[in-house]
Amino acid sequence: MPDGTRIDYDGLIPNNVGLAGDLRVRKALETWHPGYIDWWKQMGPEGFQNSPVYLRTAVGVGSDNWAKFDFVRMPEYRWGVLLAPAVEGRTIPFGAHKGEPTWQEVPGEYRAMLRRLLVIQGDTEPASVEQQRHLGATAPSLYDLRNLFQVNVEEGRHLWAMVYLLQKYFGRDGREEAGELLKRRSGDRDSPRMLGAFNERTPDWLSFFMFTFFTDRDGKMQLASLAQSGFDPLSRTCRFMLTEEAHHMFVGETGVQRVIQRTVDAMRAAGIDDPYDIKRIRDLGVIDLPTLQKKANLHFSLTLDLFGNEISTNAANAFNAGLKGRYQEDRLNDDHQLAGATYPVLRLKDGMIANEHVPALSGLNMRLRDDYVKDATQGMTRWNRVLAQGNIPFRISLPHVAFNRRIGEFAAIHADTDGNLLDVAEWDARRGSMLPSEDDNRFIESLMRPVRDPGSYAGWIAPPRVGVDNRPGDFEYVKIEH
Ligand code: BYC
Repeated sequence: MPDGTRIDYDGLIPNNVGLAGDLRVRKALETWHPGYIDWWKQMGPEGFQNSPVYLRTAVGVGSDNWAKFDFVRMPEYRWGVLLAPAVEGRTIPFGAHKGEPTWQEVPGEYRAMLRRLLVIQGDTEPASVEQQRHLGATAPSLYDLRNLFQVNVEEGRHLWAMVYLLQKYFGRDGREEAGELLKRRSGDRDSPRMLGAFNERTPDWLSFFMFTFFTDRDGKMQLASLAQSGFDPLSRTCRFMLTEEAHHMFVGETGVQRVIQRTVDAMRAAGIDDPYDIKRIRDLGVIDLPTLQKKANLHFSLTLDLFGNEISTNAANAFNAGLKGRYQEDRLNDDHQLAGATYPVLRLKDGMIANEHVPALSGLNMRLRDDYVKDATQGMTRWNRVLAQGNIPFRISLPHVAFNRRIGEFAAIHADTDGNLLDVAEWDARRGSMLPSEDDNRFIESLMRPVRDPGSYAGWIAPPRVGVDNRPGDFEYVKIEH
């Protein structure tokens, strides 16, 4: 038996799940491996596949010293199957089976539901790599280029995590789903990725930072809910994925923060106090704050769609079944079954947006979304601190949840960023002041020029405070091979 903390690096697939002694699953994964590498080469980062990149690789699954840093060519990255250590005596924390021992095998009656959750989660991981594949060409520094690739290889590993669960616990169905995960393509008309936000473009680096801040944070919330699962292998898988995920949000949060810092510094140096003096600010070669706000509006609203409908029987069923819990379920103080409980959900009623108390089980998607909004708001206060310190009269804020939605009740209406309902003509007239316009996108694109000298940064973004793994400022994070 594997001891659960040591990673076996001897075989093709690093793992701490005892693959060496599990011939059936090892064979299934080794058969899937070439298709994965083909997908990576075809749909992973464009260019740079032969360049050594200073990447971290997991070498343990505990909370300390779990990763090592070294130069690796991306196709040679050791994508592995890693589960957090088992918690002895763990019981199902919520739902109808609360208090029973956790499952080590899939309970037959929940097979279809569990498979769907794994496939949806799995589908997002390669999708994000596909969305980001063109960004290497315009990276603002080698530091940022390396961070992009770190995020990409780890999303690849997260695909492995879900594929392992499918292959190990779902037999032939699982093998078929694993194959399909390599076939769908982000943005493809005939065979798109499953969730809307993962078919959008990530055309520039500001989008990348916003995506890792907003959309990876949905990943954190969904993984945290699945980490509570009564299906113990899923819980352990997601717990370890969350360790890696934290860095992705760091990349997003500090990325946007550095953009804001650079804009503030440039405005101060030029003696510009008015954040709406857009032409003069853009002439300095930095991104004006109203445009940055519009990008945040876009990425926040796209990400809210990932939480599903306001009222969801799928979510209620997954909770009752003990498969998907609430955020930090184990820290909550209630019956963990939500018998008779209600939850306030913003709904559309008689042409107005108002709170309605619904059965808490049906409102679970919104509860998770509310937790998400709190988490995102905290991250944003650090952006706003930069603005306060620079004495700039502007604050980044989150738009209303009814703004620019395609899933749920608000998909049927138009609302402004404060949640006021708009008719079509008003929406058309004001859209460009709330979402990036073509002109905004063209301006941002004009700034996207690669900077590849070690220690140098594009003029629209400030350098980071510290290097990766405490490396010095001029460290060559990617050794570009031509
Ligand atoms: N797009 O009952 P409802 C990440 C469908 S991100 C298209 O409200 P439910 C990452 C829904 O499938 C985290 N369709 O749905 C981040 C359902 O269809 P069926 C990804 C949608 O199930 C960055 C119907 O509408 N993980 O990891 O309660 C980089 C009724 O809806 C959408 C997960 O999401 C949509 N947005 O909620 C890399 C966790 N929304 O079944 C990675 C797993 C709903 O009736 N997924 N529909 O035909 C889930 O927990 C849930 O399925 C969802 C949806 C939260 C996604």
